[in-house]
Amino acid sequence: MIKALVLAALLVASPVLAQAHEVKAGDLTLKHPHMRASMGMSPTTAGYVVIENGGNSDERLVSAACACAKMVMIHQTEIKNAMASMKALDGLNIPAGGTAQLAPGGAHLMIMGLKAPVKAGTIVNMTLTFAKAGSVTVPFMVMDKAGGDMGGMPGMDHQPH
Ligand SMILES: [Cu+2]
Repeated sequence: MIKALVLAALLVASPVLAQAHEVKAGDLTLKHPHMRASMGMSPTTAGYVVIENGGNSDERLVSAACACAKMVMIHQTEIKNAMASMKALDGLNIPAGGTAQLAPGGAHLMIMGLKAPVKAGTIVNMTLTFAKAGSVTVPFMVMDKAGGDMGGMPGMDHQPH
């Protein structure tokens, strides 16, 4: 009985972490949506995803929401005078044929007012709303470390180069 439970836990936890996943929505491909596990009782965490626009017209991410939290904002991290700060964006453009990166150190989804801690190895659905594609439900993998397996390089954090 105990053995079966441990096996079940492994089956739930490892396949999701082992491979990057993607979601298609019209001309958009959302690659490796993931969020950082929340720290202790912290009510805030951040979500990241790479959005590719394979279409012929510009697209725009206009908002995001999660049943897991009171509010999700689109944020941009800025470094000014060696100080990191964040400002809210009213949207994020994804040019025709181009890519928008939400990644540590840059644009991200700020998830605020978490109703419960989000734990690594689980999946949390978020709704991303685009100007043209409309609302898309996207499963975000919760990971200990943001950027974990992006670009096929396990364990590397993707800081801006
Ligand atoms: Cu932020």
